[in-house]
Amino acid sequence: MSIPELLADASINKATFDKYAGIEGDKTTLTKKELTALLKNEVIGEAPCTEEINGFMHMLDQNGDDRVDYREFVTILASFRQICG
Ligand SMILES: [Ca+2]
Repeated sequence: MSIPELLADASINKATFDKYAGIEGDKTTLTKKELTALLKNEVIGEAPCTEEINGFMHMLDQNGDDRVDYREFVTILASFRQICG
């Protein structure tokens, strides 16, 4: 399954988002490193490859600041559920 399909199935809530967003720096946004950890532990079960992460980060990061805030995250999650669900 692709990351969008896996994410559409995964139950990622605000608490999960916050847990990973708090690993480093700003506690309200995910960096690429935090996003990698979230995907690895909660979604895929193994480390995603750099290409996957870069592509996924690009999808999520709507305002191009290299961080993913919760609003961006849920927006994408909702669209995955529409596409894959
Ligand atoms: Ca952003």
